[in-house]
Amino acid sequence: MESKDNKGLSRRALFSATAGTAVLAGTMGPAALGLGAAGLATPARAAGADGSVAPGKLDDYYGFWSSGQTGEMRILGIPSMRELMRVPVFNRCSATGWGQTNESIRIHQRTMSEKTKKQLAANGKQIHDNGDLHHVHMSFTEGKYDGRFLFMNDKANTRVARVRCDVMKTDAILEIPNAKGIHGMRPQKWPRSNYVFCNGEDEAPLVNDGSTMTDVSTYVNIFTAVDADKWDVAWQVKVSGNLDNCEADYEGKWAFSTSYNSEMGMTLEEMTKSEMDHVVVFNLAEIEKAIAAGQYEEINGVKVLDGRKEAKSLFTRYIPIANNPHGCNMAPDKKHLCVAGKLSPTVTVLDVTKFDALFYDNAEPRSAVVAEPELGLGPLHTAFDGRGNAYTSLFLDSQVVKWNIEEAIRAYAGEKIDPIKDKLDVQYQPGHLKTVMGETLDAANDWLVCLCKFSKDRFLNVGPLKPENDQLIDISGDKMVLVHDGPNFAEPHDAIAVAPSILPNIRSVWDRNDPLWAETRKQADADGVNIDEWADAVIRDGNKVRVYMTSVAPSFSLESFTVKEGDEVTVIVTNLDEIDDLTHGFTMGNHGVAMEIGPQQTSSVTFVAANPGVYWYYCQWFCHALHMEMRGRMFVEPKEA
Ligand code: CUK
Ligand code: CUA
Ligand code: CA
Repeated sequence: MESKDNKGLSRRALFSATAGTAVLAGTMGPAALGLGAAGLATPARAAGADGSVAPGKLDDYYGFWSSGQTGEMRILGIPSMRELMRVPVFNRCSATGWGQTNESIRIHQRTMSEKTKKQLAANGKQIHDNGDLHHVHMSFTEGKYDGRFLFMNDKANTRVARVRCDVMKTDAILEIPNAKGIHGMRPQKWPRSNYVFCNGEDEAPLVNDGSTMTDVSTYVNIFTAVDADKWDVAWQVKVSGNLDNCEADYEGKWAFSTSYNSEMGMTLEEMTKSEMDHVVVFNLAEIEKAIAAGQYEEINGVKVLDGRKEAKSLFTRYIPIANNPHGCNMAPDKKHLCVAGKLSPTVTVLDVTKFDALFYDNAEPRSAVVAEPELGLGPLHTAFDGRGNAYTSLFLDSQVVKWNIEEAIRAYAGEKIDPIKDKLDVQYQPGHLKTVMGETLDAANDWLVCLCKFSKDRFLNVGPLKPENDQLIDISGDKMVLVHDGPNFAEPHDAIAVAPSILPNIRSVWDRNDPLWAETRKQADADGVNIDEWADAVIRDGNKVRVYMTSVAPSFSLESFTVKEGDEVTVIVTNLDEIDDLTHGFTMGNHGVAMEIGPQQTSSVTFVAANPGVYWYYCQWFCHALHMEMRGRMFVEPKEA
C-alpha cells in the first residue's frame, strides 16, 4: 500500500485556482460565512417586509418539506423559500448514490420482510426505490422540537424513515408489518418522542394470503406505534374503519387518527355513504398496560391489540365527525384538537381534557366537542400561531381562513360572535399549511406557508405537467398578506418550519467513525486496509473483488485497477479531505454506478463487471480546478476461455 499526503498540494491548488473554481471548491461554504461545524445561531431577522432575503444573507428558519411521490425530503429557507438541499429517503438518487451504495441498501434492507425481498428479487431489484413521502415531523422533547431526528412516512411501500439532523441523512427505514399504506404519521410530543405513531390507510385481510378478496369482514386497519430509539414496532392496535391523518397530544396520554372510511367501503360510493365518520382516540396508558400484561396476539412478530368497536376495549374511543374528515391538528394551547371536515364545511374542535370521561365515565363521545365553526368548503388541515388563532386550508374554496379558537368555542356555546378573522385567496387548492414552529409549544406569529396542489397560471407553461405552488403568507398583522409564490415539483405535501437555534449541531464534515459505514469499516479491518489514511488495495475473494481507494482533491489513491469479466466488484472510497463542502464522487462509466463521498466519509458500491474492456471512473462532484482530471481506469480482463 502506497502512502502519500497530497493535502498540501490540494490546498495550494485550491487557493491559487480561479475564483470560479474556488467557489465550486467550497470557499463559499459555511466556513467562508463564518459558521463552523458548531452551526448557526438564531440570526437577527433577515427578511424584508416582503419576505425577501438579500444575497449572502441567511434565512430566519429552516423549512423541512416532504415531497410526496418524489420520495425525498427537501430543506428550504424561510422566508426566502430558496431550496437549500434535497435529502433522498425513499427515492433513488443519481447524485448521491442513495439507494445504490451498500451503506444505503443496508438501511433499506435491515427491516425488510421476506415477502418484500421475494417481490423485489422477482423483479431483479434489491430495494424499493420509490416512495410517497407525505409527512415530515421533527422529534420532540416536552412539546418542543429537540433537533435530534426528522421522521417521515412512505405511503407507497408501508414504511417510515428517520433522518439524523446532525448530518441531514437518512439513517433508518422501517417496513411496518401487518399494516398497509402508512399515511398519517406523528412523533409523540410528551414527554419526548419515544413513539412515532403511524396510520395504516388501506384495509386488507390481516392474514393476507390470497384466500379472499370479497370477504371484507376479514379486512382490518392497523395503528402502529414505532419505538423511535430502537427503531422497531412497539405495538399495534386493530381499529374499525380506516386511518387517515394522525396527531399526538401535549400530555403523552393520547394519540388521535381521523378515518374517512368508517363504512369500510371498497368503492368511492361506499366510502362516502355515511353522514358521519370518526376520530379514533388511542389511550396510551391502557395500551401499554395490556402489552406489559401480555394480553396481546402476536402477528408477524408484532404485539397486536384489538381496539375495534366490537371488542369494547379501553384502548380506543370513536368520536363521530362529519363527513370524510381529513387533517387533525393539536393546538399549542395543549387542549384543543382540530379535525377538518373535508366534505363538511366545518372544523370540529375537541377538548382533550374531556377524553378521560369517554373512557372511564361512559360519557357520550361527542361530549368532547367544544366548537364546530363553519369555515368554508373543503377544510383539509389547520395550523396555529402563538396568539390563539388557527389557520385552516380550504381546498375547494382555494382559501386560507384565519379563525380564533376561543371565539369559536364561545360561538358554539351560543354567544353571537364570529370567530372568522380573515380569509385569503390562495393559488390554488391548498392541502397542508404550516406556521413557524406551529405544531409545538413555541408557535410563532410571523409566517405561514400554504402548500397549494395547483399553480394554475402563476408560472410560465412548462407542458402538461405543471409545478405546484408553495405560497408564503405574512401573518404578523390582523390581515394575512401573500408575499411569495414558490413553484415546487411533485409534491409539496407537508412542511415544518424550525428555528436554527433548535439545530445548533449540524456538522459540516463527517466524523470518520460515523456508524453509517461501520459495517464497511469492519470489512476493511478484516481485509487489513487502513481506510483512515492514504491507501489503496485490491482484495480478491473468489469472484468477489474489493477495491479500496482514498481521495484527496484532485486525486484518487488508485489510478487504475484490474478485475476479471464476471467479477462482483465492490469499490470502497474514503474521502480524506477535511475542508467544508469538499465532496468527491465516484462514477463508474457505463456501469450505472455513482455515489457521493463527503469530507471524511466512506462510501461503497457493488456491481458486476460483465464486459471486458477499459472503463474510466471519475469524480462527479466539482471539487477542484483539476476536478476533470480526478479519474482513473478499471480494466476488465476477458474470462480465460
Ligand atoms: S394528507 Cu396530503 S393534503 Cu397525505 Cu397530509 Cu392532507
Ligand atoms: Cu473530486 Cu471532483
Ligand atoms: Ca366516509
